[in-house]
Amino acid sequence: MSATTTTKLPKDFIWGFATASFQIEGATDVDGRGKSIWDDFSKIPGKTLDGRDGDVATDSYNRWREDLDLLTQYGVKSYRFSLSWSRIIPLGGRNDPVNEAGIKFYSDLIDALLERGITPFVTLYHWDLPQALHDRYLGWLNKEEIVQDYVRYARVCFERFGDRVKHWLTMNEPWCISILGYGRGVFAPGRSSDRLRSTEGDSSREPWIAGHSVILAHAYAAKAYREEFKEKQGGQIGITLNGDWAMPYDDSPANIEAAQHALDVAIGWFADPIYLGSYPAFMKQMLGDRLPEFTPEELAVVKGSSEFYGMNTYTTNLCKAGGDDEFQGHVEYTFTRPDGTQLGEQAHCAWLQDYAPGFRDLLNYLYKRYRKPIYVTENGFAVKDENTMPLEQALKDDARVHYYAGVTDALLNAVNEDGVDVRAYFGWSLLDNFEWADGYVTRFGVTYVDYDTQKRYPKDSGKFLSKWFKEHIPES
Ligand code: NCW
Repeated sequence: MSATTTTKLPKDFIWGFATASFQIEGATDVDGRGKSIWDDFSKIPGKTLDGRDGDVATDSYNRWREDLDLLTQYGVKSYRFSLSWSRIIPLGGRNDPVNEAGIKFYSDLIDALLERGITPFVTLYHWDLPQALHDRYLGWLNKEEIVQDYVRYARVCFERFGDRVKHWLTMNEPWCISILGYGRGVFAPGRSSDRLRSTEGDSSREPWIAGHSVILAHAYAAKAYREEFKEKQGGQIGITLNGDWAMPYDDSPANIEAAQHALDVAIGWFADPIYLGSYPAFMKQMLGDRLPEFTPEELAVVKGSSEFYGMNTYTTNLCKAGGDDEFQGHVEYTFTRPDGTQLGEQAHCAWLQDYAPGFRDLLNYLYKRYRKPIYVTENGFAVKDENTMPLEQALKDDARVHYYAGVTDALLNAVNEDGVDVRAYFGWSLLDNFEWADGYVTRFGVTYVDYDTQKRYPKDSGKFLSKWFKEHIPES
């Protein structure tokens, strides 16, 4: 850890924690909420690791004041959370009624945050599509319908919350929406041509169609915001993409190229059209006519549609050319270096190891390529076996503290030494919560949740981040 304590972040640097509606709220059938695609999907045997669903989650629909107490206790400046589309428009569509109880829930939450001096960062879509839209026209697979329905939903949110919300994120992690939901079939709606996962879908085409719709829905919602709300409300709008750093396995030209291909599919698929105006050449070459095309009018709306770069990142993958996995750009990922050593500490989930230098490299890559201010909207670690350890041990989450110590140091260096314009950092997550296909087995929280009692217990990592940001953001 090389940073000295005199090195600081800018005084208006924003930090906080992030959550998502379906992962924390529970209360899936109260106050007029419609079903989301995760409601039933999480109940299908085999879809979650522990066979548990999201009906209760961390019960934050009822306990949100307690969650805000935690935020205050950690001293955050901001809280990133998502709105449940099906609480706001239970049937989802552009002609369907708005549910005032859903509006009131989020309105009260926003007011309470502001009263505490905490700035809301609001994600409009974090994977919980209204079930009715899937039933009507297959959701993200139907570009014409979904774009109009999403834009209407976004407009309702701008109208009802935009007087108080100044930071909007249209979508969370389009790669996950498209690939995990319509390619691998491991996330709702579970479409994949792989018969082991689902008997529906065409994974050679559907993920790319879904991704295309997500980009357009984002872009047209951002257009509506800019044309109808921005001037009066004075906020910002952008998108959040997932993407881990890709490092060549060794210095062979094939593996150096493979690392770029991995970035092209994981990040460039969305970031290139949005910030640069076209899909990556490699994706066009890999997919041919299976990659949808934008019309010139659409492209004019897509290009420049995000005012900042929302970055969710967790790890670094060593990349080797080869394999037939298009979802990773025909690249094989490993954490084992050529000399047999591991890149870093293994997390509970297979896809994550602790490797902080990659965080700094990724910030530099994104800033150089896309030239936008960066908001780190998610970053975090799931400690191995935390779900089965005694509470006292789980609260001393040294591996997560190590992870956060590494990335905060990398953040400081990226800002101060490399000149990357990073403006915000959100740890994932405020609480342990419903970790999608992992059920409640994988815990990402800086706060432990005892799912029998719903009691919350701050972990050492939460205290670490709280102290670190206090020390590194000058008081204004
Ligand atoms: S699952 C996932 N996550 C976690 C989730 O809790 C959150 O809602 C998401 O925004 C933590 O952050 C995101 N990301 C999926 C990464 C999947 C990587 C799969 C790679 C397979 C090779």
